Amino acid sequence: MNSKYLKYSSLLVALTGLLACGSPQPTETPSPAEVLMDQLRSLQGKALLFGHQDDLAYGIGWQYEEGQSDVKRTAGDYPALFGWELGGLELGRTRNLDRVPFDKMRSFAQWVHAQGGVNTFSWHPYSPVDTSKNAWVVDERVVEHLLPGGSHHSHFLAQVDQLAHFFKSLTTPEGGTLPFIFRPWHEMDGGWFWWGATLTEPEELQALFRLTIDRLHEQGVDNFLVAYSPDRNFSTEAEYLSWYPGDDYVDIVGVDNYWDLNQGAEGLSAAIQKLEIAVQYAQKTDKVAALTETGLDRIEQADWYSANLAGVLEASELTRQAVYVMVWRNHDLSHFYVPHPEHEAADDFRHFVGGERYLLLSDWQQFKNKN
Ligand code: BMA
Repeated sequence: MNSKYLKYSSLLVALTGLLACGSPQPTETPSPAEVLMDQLRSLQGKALLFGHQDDLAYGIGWQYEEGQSDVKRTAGDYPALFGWELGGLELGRTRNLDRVPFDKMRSFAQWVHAQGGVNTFSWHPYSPVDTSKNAWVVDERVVEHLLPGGSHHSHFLAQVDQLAHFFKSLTTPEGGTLPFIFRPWHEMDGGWFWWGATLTEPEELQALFRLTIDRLHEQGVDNFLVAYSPDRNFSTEAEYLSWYPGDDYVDIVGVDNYWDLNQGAEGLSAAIQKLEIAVQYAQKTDKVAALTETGLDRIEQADWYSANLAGVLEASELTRQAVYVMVWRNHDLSHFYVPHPEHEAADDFRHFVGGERYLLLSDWQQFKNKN
């Protein structure tokens, strides 16, 4: 949406000029994605959305129970931001790689939108070169084959078209489609995905990123914001931007960071520094910054939320500009990031999300009414 958003902003500038000359009021209404971007901007320095992956689909000890959410069970309300995963959709599957049916995902996303929440989609695609290999198989170069001229270019485009088809089905009762955040090719600076640093040159990843977004636009999907989310493998802005597809392609500059938040004081200062780099870049380019993925699996440190996570997010004037934070999914008692109500970290979690600056769903509804 980025180029359109710029168009909207420059239109406003032009119209402001016209208004100064006594000309008529602007009539162009912003698109839902532009509205979402403005809402995210309004959070900067004031508050941030708390997000959880797969929150409505399943949690610890339950699956697909209407109205359920582990965030709600423990803290009394739903998150304000909801993460969903598309891996498997590119193969035409009816369920994603974590067995979430895409039909249910669509209904969840529609419910979230109707409640005023925000949906964000990640994508861990299987290798288009060998679909028996999931995102974590890193035994051959893949990305070069997906680019124009590559052996699997048209196959890859057809896969992106499957995503486009799904995105276009995210309709609203008003007859449009709901706005969302798309966060493709995340953690590319790590070595654990086939599109990652060990098998891919930065220029190839940038080209793949642009190709993906351009193809969605060509397929008529333009009601979305794009998030760029490297992992923690940078310590300067230049390094942060090594994989960056360009300002025209990105709305949200993010960081995925689990590791630094779980390595004592030194790790925390590294996490702070990295988030500050993203925020400074967002400020220069009129984008917003977010901690797009983080967490401590099984939360074996009872004060992790208030000590480590808030320790990073509240560290400085810069880190306080981040507009959302999302923790990963609650699969079961062996893999979860939000504590269940009896967990030893539950009180601390309630205290954290109960803080003034941390918005759950109804806090976010109220925030929008006031701002
Ligand atoms: C990982 C783990 C996996 C999951 C994948 C995609 O971090 O949670 O179990 O399949 O994300 O959601």
